[in-house]
Amino acid sequence: PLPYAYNALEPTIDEETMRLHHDAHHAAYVNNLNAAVEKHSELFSKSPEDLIRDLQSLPEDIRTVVRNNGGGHVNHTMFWEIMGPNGGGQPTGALAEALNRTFGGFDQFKQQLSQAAITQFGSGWGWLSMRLDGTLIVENTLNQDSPLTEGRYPIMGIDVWEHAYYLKYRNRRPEYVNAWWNVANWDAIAKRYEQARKGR
Ligand code: MN3
Repeated sequence: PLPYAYNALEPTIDEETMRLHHDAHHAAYVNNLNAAVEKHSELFSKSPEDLIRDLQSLPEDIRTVVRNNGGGHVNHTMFWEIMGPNGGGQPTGALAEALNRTFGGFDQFKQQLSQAAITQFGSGWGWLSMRLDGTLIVENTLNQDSPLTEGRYPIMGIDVWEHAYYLKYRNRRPEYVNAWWNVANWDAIAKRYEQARKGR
């Protein structure tokens, strides 16, 4: 279940988009991932994150399905978590300091991540990720590819598939991305940053 009501992110993200996005798109990724893994009981003990961290170790017949649908599940689980009805504003504490250090300030960081999301050609995501050495990077990925597969940890990501915004924003992706910051849940994002630092 979503951690809040379907209409909780209005007016930034409309209720109908949330229902379709969570109940149809995310659910399909979960069902497809389960169906793929069902044939390989040796994978039952692995978490979805483990599966997409090491795609090369997967049986070849399900590798692409897990890449797309395992990525889809992990990416969306994060996406619901890092948004919230009382979102917006700016991070504080260690995350804010790291953003200042890396990008020169919150506004510069916001600008870079927005650009990465807006300019992703076709379907994909814009990310703030942590490298293995603990430093931060803004990047984007195609389709449901995850920074986890590249050995990085996704601190936050903006979904720029058309299903994330087309009902309300139509083809105006920049408008959606600029509005998205109003629902950013900085407590949840800071928690992911702390977990990533501890698990480095
Ligand atoms: Mn999506």
